[in-house]
Amino acid sequence: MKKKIALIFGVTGQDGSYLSRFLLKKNYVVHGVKRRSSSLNTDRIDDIYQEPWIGNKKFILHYGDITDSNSVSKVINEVLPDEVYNLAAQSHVGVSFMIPEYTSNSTGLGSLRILETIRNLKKKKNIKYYQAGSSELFGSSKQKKKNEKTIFHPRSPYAVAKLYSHWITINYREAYNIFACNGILFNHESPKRGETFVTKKIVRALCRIKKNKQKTLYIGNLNAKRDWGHAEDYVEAMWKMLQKKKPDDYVIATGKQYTVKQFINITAKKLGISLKWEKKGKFYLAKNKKNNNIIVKQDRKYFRAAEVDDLLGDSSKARKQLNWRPKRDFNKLIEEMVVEEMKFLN
Ligand code: NAP
Ligand code: G4F
Repeated sequence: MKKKIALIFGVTGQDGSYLSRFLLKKNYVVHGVKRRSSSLNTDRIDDIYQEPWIGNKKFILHYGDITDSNSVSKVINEVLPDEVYNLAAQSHVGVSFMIPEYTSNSTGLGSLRILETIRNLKKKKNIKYYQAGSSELFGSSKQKKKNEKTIFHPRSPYAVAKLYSHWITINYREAYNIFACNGILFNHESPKRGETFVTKKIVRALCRIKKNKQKTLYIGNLNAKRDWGHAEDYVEAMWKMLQKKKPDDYVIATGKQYTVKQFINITAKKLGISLKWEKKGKFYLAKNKKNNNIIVKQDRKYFRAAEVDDLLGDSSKARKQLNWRPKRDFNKLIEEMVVEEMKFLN
């Protein structure tokens, strides 16, 4: 049987690296688009990549950029995949307040460039499209458990750009009959998570503090609540959406939420550090009970111009229609992140 071909934009990111592995196990030929950078950006996929002259024809990389229509069109027309996964984005919410125009161009218009290419293929093919949507779309929506019917209220340039991508995906599905799905994914983490997202930042800092390589973790809003899952579980949901008979949109979440402060407390406990929280002026700090050293300190720098306080997902539609459910819980996720970080430090 002919092997299926997948093309992943954002292959070098956390999800791109897990999705590549997942699809290779499913016997796909996987093509990935990486952008040119002055330092290497392929750490997360180096172990599955081999130069083509060595013989690996199952995982192939191409240069490209979703802000560059020509490169997007060229790679899709050349590869002619069965499935395209658009995971490429300026994906940091906090940073999107600093580079809103670039965020809109990549996180917003990137999807349009891919969809336009699929619509205008030189050689006709029914390519299926996955759009990496986000629970950030819900923003300050008051509904406690968010599902596919919850009203959106984006709170950052990132979320507004994702809102454009969400609707342009639906529009191309309705207008041109393209098999296009939005995954509305709640936060998902892993040892491969980018260093400036809060979970990885906390795990890395507390492990380094444990090893006497760092003194303090500087942090922003401790009260934000997130529904945190594991990236490896979530990439399976992306694939499942594209295997359905009809394209649709799905919320992917664990249905449990924790605060940033709880994430810090549990991680510290796993490392045998006992914390004592105090308020100093407007901000909180936490001391190591053992020696009174200040380990965690709030810093104005890490607060956002507009915050999303409360994210909790209801993924019953995906559980029923895709037969998807998360395999790892919150504790397992932190455990794995701590173990991998300690290995890295050792
Ligand atoms: P990530 O680790 O930040 O990866 C983003 C990927 O996009 C990287 O491969 C990055 O390349 C690439 N990229 C950025 N700008 C690009 C451009 N102009 N052209 C081509 N590629 C570009 O993000 P992630 O956590 O894997 O998330 C994957 C997708 O899901 C993103 O769209 C994100 O917004 C969305 N999402 C993530 C979560 C989550 O909790 N992780 C939840 C909901 C939605 P470099 O490696 O060169 O930077
Ligand atoms: O880890 P975060 O930066 O993730 P955020 O903003 O929820 O966005 C992530 O999840 C979205 C899905 O909901 C994705 F679409 C998006 O691409 C990304 O993957 O921050 C989580 C919370 C926020 O409330 C933030 O204000 O942690 C709070 N926080 C507190 N101190 C901090 C920090 N966040 C970061 N990054 N760094 C801090 O020092």
